Amino acid sequence: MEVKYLDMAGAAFDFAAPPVKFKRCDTGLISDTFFIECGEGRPGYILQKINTEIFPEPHKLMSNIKGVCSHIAKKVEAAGGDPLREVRTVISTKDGEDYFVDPDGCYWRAFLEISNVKSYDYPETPELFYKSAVAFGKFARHLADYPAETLYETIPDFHNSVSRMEQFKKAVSEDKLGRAAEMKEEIEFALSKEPLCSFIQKGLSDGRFRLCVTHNDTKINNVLMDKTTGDGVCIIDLDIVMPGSILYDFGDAIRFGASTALEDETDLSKVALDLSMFETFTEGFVGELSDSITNDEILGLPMGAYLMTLETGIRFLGDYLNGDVYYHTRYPGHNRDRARNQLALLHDMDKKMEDMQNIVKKFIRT
Ligand code: GN1
Ligand code: MG
Repeated sequence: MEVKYLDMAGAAFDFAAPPVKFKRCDTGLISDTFFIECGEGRPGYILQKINTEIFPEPHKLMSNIKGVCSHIAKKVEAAGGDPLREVRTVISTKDGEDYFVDPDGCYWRAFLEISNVKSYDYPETPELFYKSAVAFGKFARHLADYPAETLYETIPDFHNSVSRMEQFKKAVSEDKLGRAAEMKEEIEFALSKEPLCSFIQKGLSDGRFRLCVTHNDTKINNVLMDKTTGDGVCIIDLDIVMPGSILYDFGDAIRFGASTALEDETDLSKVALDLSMFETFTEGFVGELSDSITNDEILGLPMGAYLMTLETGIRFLGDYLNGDVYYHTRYPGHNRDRARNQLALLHDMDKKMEDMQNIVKKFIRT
């Protein structure tokens, strides 16, 4: 699909030289992303058209990203690392702005590209998953002293499962396209989980869980890994960095990476929770967080995984019922298939909750 004003946006930013090549990246479900080359020996860049349907206030999003990235950059520097590599660098426009607004009013932003890295759409090996856990753990540790309450909520209540359930119920009752009948069984199953939805919100309000800076989209493809060493280098996709609970970041990584199948696999017999991958991730994440996670939070991690899976399931299903208005889809029924997949994973987690609890107990500090 042709993207309007791509060349104009490319020319607006303060790159080392004018762009000579644009390459589209198709993995994101939300934004339009392009890799930009500016010629031999020059750095590459990432150019993104911000989805303002989903992020109606781009300046808030950019302010969060800049605040968080400069905080991490200081930590990286103090540890003798390379901030141009280990954290996203925002590139300003030639006018010194954080974003460019095209004649249609669409917002664009740019980042420095990081070389010799690779991202994976799926954790092909336990080692890879472990390394992603360390990278997300490090991200949270670097931000553990960041004043989370100063960040904007770019999408309010993003991982508030109670409000996600409310939105889902609304989609079911409106049933705009008459798709609910076909999904009756899935809808009933999801609705039966409503009483569990308040688990994290309760912990946050009674102080058992800390309010901290969370990434909120911890799929493995949001970690750039060094092509040579395989280690996690940089965490990307910072649009929904917001105040939240560490259980969100653990949970979302598990629902994606510890599943035995991709999130849109249609053969549901292939979808299950891999307990050994669950343990691998827990070890990497909790180990790296060190004092930046409490025992109450460690004990809550299995519910984090459970609720992020339920939430993703009802978001996909709700979007299917609403007529596929939120997520990019590749074919009609893609959201339906994703929803069935996530709910199949939830079914399996129901059977494995005790195993997950026994695993996290191994990481409790005495
Ligand atoms: C969206 O666009 P992407 O893949 O980074 C979504 C996440 C979902 C994910 C499901 C802002 O992320 O919350 O978990 O799809 N991001 C937003 O794959 O809604
Ligand atoms: Mg994302």
